[in-house]
Amino acid sequence: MTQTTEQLVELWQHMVNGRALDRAMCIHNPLWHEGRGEEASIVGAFHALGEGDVAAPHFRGATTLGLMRGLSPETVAAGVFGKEASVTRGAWRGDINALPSREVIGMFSGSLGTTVAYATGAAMTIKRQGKPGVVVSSFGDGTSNSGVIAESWNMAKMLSLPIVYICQNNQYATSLHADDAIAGGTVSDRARAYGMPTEDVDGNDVIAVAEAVARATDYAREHGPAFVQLMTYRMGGHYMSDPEVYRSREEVEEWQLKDPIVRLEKVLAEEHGWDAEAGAALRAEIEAQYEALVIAAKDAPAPDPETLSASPYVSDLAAAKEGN
Ligand SMILES: Cc1ncc(C[n+]2csc(CCOP(=O)(O)OP(=O)(O)O)c2C)c(N)n1
Repeated sequence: MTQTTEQLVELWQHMVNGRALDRAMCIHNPLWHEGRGEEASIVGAFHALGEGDVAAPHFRGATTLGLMRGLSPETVAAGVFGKEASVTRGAWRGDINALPSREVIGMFSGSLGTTVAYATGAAMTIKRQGKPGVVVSSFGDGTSNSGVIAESWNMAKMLSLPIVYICQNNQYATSLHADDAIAGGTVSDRARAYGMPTEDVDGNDVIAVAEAVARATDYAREHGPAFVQLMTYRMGGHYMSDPEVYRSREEVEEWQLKDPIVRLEKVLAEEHGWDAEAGAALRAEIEAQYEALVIAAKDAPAPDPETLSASPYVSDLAAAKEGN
């Protein structure tokens, strides 16, 4: 599958937007879990989805998906800080995604792996309703050890559900390296044991990721679950206050040289007449704009307690009941 210049610039734009929001959060939110270095995995994973398809992202980088699905950065930032201007008007912790009506399953719980079960349920619904959609469900290497993944994969395979499971393998679960935590070979070996076709992909190459996930979604729509492992790295700590004593500076620096945004810029410059100077200026402009809006979201007043007690999903629920 050959990507046009326009499509590659779109991928670049999504990665740059995602990083700009991340960067501003890192400066203004000491609890932020950044996705720097993993943009190609995040953007590539969800780029192949169309109308009627459902995205259930890993928590790291979920804000990038919100932006990709058309939320304004102001709305996403308000969600992170729990403010009135967010999708749930400040009511939902971790409100960093679009509403279900935009076909995104957000982080309903801080318990890792639960989103994968919701995603599997969404795939079952799609199948039972005879709709053409597919679900893409991503999670980290650490999360791959949670029991709900095994249950979800088993059910998805037995029922031939239209779902692609993606392991966004950044090699660490907080401070624990994947080599010290994952038994039975790689996460792909485990997926193969469930009878899923699998692909291991360089997760810092957004073009390779987008193409592999497109192949997997094509398969899943017709035949049932597929699995893709994206090998990547988080350039920052687990979260902003991580002392990072579990890895060497050299290791981090080595991966900084594999920056997925710079990598795509190289392809654009060498093969698509990309104006590097204009690109750098645009990146700086977006970073400044995003930092200003993150500060504004942080400084906005807390929501009215009256608003907080009203369920933001009441209207969605009523609409869902009518439609189904
Ligand atoms: C069920 C469960 N166990 C443990 C935790 C604590 N915890 C939060 S983030 C994290 C690491 C997750 O690693 P991974 O899935 O690889 O995602 P990453 O943070 O590397 O993106 C852990 C263990 C949790 N939130 N939920």
